[in-house]
Amino acid sequence: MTNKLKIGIVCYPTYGGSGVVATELGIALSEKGHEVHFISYDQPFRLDLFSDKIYYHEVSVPDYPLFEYAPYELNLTSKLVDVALHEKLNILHVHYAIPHASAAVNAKQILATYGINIPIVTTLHGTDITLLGKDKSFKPVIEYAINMSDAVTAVSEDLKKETLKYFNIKNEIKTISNFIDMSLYQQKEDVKLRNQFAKKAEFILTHISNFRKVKRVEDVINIFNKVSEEIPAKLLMIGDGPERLKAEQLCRQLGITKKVKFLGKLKVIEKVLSISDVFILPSETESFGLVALEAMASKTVVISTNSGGLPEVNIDGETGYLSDVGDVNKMAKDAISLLNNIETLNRFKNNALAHAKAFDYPNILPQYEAVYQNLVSKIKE
Ligand code: GMT
Repeated sequence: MTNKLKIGIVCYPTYGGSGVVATELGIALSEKGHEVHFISYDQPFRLDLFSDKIYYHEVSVPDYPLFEYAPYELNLTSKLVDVALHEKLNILHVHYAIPHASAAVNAKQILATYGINIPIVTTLHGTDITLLGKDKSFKPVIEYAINMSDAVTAVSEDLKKETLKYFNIKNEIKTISNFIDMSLYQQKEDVKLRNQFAKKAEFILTHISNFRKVKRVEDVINIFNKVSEEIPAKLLMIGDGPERLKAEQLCRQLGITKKVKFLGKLKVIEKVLSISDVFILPSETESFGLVALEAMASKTVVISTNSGGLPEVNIDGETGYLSDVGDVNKMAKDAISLLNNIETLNRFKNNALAHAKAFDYPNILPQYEAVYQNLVSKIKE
């Protein structure tokens, strides 16, 4: 595509998959010459670039004594109208349905009163559908916002299926898989770094998440506990969130605090993953599991549940193993069998890397560009 576009990207700025995908998509688009305007309530956590093609617009919600609940969606809507008008955006791409898609639909209607027609692309990421979407108090708004978007994408086939199952969707939903920038992943172990965390004979297991209930972090600890009874190993827990304390308490109860390190939030997860042998993701639900893909790009095998879109990422018996949610025994058994057989472990590590390469961003980015181009060309007709 040769047409350079001005693209508004709305996302959550926090430590979470949808924000990471949105930020990396924006950066990749800017590198292809598009002008990208990020709109969020805080600087997206992976947005640390200085470029004439990247702009960040902060949405602030003024304090007002009358507001028991601050109307963030209205401030976001006003900001979208303002940025679209003054930066002359060609397209708005919103990540996560709540409240971004409905704010964008509203902004589109306001912009129409100025004689401006701006197409909206909504990308569904997971919990906006699988958790919040199923909450009856949100359902009508989500359904409306999806149906009123000009294009809708989902990050996995499974999420598309779930969306069509739970909502009355009249729009087509296109699956565009999540992606990674393979050049960030070196697959080369930093021996000095590894030695800081584990002895030579010990394996390193890792978990990275926002420690919400859906991640089942206590399962991570229970799996590791069983593994470490049979195999010398250390566990690195990266991230933070509401379930962290429970996971720490469980480690104390099990007497494994010396083997488990809670490192908190980290920006450079590639470094941690490069020294990891096994990545554990026992989520209750996961529309895609971007972090599993990041682990695989670092040549790390994945022990995960089979929920949601995970089987599209982690191929059972090739790049790792899948288990039913909560089946801690099987997940531990699978990890032990891999760590007991170096030849198989290395084969799985190579498979993981090969599969991750299919999700490198040059393979995925053109799919988003085609969606934008199609919508923009319809407006020009
Ligand atoms: O996984 C999270 O807790 C964060 C959440 C988000 O929306 O930020 O992630 C969702 O979107 C990611 C990017 O598309 C997916 O890789 C995750 O699987 C999905 N999380 C869930 O479905 C639980």
